[in-house]
Amino acid sequence: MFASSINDETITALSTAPGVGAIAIVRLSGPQAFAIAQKIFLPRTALAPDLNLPPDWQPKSHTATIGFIVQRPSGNDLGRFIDEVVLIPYQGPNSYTGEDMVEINCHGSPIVTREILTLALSLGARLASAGEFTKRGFLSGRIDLTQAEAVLDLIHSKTERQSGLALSVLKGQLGEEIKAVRSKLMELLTRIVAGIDFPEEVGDLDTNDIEAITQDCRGRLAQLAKTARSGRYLREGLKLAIVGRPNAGKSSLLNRMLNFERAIVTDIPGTTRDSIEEPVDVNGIPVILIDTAGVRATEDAVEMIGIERTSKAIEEADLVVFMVDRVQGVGDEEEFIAARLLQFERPYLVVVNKVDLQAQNLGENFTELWAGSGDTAAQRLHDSSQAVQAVPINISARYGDGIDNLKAAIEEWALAGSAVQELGGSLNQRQGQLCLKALESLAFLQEAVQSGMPHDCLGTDLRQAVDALDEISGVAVTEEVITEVFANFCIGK
Ligand SMILES: Nc1nc2c(ncn2[C@@H]2O[C@H](COP(=O)(O)OP(=O)(O)OP(=O)(O)O)[C@@H](O)[C@H]2O)c(=O)[nH]1
Ligand SMILES: [Mg+2]
Repeated sequence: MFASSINDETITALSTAPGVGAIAIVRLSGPQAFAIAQKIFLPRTALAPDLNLPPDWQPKSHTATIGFIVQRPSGNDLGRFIDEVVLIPYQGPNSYTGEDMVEINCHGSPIVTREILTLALSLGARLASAGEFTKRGFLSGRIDLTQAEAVLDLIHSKTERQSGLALSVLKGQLGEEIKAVRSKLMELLTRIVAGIDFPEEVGDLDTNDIEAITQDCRGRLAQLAKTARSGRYLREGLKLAIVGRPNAGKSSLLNRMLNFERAIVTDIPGTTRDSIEEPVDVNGIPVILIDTAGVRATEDAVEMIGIERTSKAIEEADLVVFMVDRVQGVGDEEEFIAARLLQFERPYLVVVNKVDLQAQNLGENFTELWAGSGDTAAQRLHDSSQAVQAVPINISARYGDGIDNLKAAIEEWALAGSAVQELGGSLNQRQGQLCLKALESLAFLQEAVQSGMPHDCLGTDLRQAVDALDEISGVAVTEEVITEVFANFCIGK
């Protein structure tokens, strides 16, 4: 498709992280990769028994050979030795890029890698741009666009769960599901078109058949679309703000979840003055935890600014942990927080802290009791659908009770209802939007069928749905989209 414009060039880059290391890998890919390797590589066997003749070395695909990188001035001169390396040629199409490729495993010195790169460049290669090796793999048809994007996710994953999901997308499972839905729609389109072109022979398709297939595809795409939300949290992480009255134990919870004493904890109300943000892995989900200043009526100028920041943290959070102090119970402070949660329409979890202490009886029904107090923000919040779960989670931030329940609730909310595991990954934002586009077209299609429109009107909606799916997997995608996808890669991948 676009391959012809770039594939006549041979590219090279350092594929391992820059800097000093035991080993580094320099890659070459393209039509001249083997020819360049032949010019710069001298197998060790060639050195025995006399150190004279550069041999006529033939690259053997998928076979590692030990030898030297040499800069040969001319003729039979052995040239200048640059490094001892292990070289592996991969003959296309059985390579990462689908082209002839060479991997040079050299010593991890920036001087050595620079010299090898310079040598390859002097022999006609050019430096690869970011993600160009993977891009070539995509353009050669070896992987689809969802797999190429998974390579990027895998490189940047921060938790085991993220890397596991990226790997299953890379294995192609998610792409297979999209392909399966696409082929069902394509079959329907072909049958409809055949019915239009050859009305005598084929005739109109049964409306029930069209509806059944559309319904099935809509269901499967809806499942895929659902993974986009959790995919965003798994990929980019989610912001979780801990809010509550002073002394409720917010900073204690932050420290407990981080497993170190990050925030200052004292029994003086108003200890935390400014929001503190820390990243933490919650059951494989990268979470940015935000500890906030306790909310109360105050004259203190610094504390007032802190409380304003708490409001801001609520506004910007994906999920809010609304912490209630079991000893102090609920009052104006909680009413203030309820009002902010309503204002910013944030989902929240109620956490009752200090269960190790015997005090106010804030049991399972506490939200009912608290909310049942007339026209209050608490009541309105209770009546809204913002609560992630009806029952509060009892914890002890100081001693660790209930923390696992809290983590499980956060995980459940982040992955809500999406079959990420079963589908072998999650759609990213680009793919998710296209999936919604396909769903929209299918909704139009179903409406048209139900309102008895003639079948020749259905083709356009079906086509649009198929086009959107093709754009997800990269079968039909603009150069612009490709450039954007690969721009996020690093050089050498
Ligand atoms: N017994 C008991 N005490 C706790 C618990 N969690 C916190 N505390 C104590 O409550 C006091 C306040 O804790 P912090 O974590 O500083 O409370 P905070 O909500 O961050 O308070 P501000 O920063 O003032 O808003 C400290 O003395 C903690 O040791 C708990 O689960 N059980
Ligand atoms: Mg605090």
